[in-house]
Amino acid sequence: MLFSHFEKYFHQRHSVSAFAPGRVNLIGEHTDYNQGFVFPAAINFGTQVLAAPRTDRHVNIIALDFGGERNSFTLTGEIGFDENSTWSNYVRGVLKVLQETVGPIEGLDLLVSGNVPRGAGLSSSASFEIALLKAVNDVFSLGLNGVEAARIGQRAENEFVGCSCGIMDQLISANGRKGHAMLLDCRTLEEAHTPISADHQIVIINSNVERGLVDSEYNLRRQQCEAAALKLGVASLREADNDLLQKGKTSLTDKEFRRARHIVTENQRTVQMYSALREKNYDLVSTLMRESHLSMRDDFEITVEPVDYLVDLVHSVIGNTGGVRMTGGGFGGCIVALCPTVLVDDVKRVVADKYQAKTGFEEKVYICTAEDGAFSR
Ligand code: GAF
Repeated sequence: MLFSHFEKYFHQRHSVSAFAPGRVNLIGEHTDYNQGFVFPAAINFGTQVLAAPRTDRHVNIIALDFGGERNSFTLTGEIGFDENSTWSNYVRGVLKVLQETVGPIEGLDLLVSGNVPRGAGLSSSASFEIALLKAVNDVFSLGLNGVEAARIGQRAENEFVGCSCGIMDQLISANGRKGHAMLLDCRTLEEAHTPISADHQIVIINSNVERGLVDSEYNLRRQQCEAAALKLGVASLREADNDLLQKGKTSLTDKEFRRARHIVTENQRTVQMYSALREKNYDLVSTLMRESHLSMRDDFEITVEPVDYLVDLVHSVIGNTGGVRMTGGGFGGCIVALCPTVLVDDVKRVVADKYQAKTGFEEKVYICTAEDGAFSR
């Protein structure tokens, strides 16, 4: 179907088909841009890009999920931001940074289609960037690896799209491993993959709360973390620990102190979570994910009431046999549970009975598996 669309629109066959997954973060939130630890998995939702080369240095894109909208630009001269076509700026930004990195490339016809729920905190944009980079990499045999692709995607977001994100989403979309979660040290980019055992299921529930102000609040959190690091005399909050926080408390505003405390404790929890999952210590998994959620709610202030309620509902079913917390940048979006497989139906039933009745929002449940990244296949 997708293949015939390509031929119909571009009058040539695609030469490459690339797919990159979205992601769910099990723990380690807002720690990536503080050079800390994150623990995501790539998931069975993603973006597909079909591509074929052109010889005129033009780029034509058709986005099937945006009603077949088209966008075109040229690779000669400065690539501009398109105020009227938000989605096209991901392509523009990625190809701009790609050319700065590897040199000029030829033109492209591109067809894009994906099924990552947008605005839900499951990294639809990173999956788009990485699928695009994988497609362009394969069309022109550029020889990029997953880390190089992730850096280009992150730079495109930071410098072109205007989101000061860290590297987690792009890196897991590129380098995820089937059946595994990845502990990533965002300072060294060292990866450690650990299996998610079959007796637990990754259950993602979309609160369907619209994520208002997400970019401005996200960038503000980053500024607050950087201000706190500066006052504590460290290059990043990764360098801070509980002692330094207490000693430096009086130099920080109350908000800066709580933001920094979230990062310091979240890094500790994330490293512990890796061992807890390896050892199948679900009692500890439960505690760590609970503490992470409370820290996001009270110290980092990125949760909203319906999301807190959803987390509490799931917690009331799985107790200490699994873990549950909000996932992603925050201000709405999804929660993630590592749920004993035998309790998945109970979780669905309790949430269906109570969530919408209390909040007015209708939830959506995604039963997920951990998948390979675009560059690890
Ligand atoms: C968003 C960002 F893109 C990531 O880099 C990360 O900071 C995350 O929010 C929060 O952990 O997905």
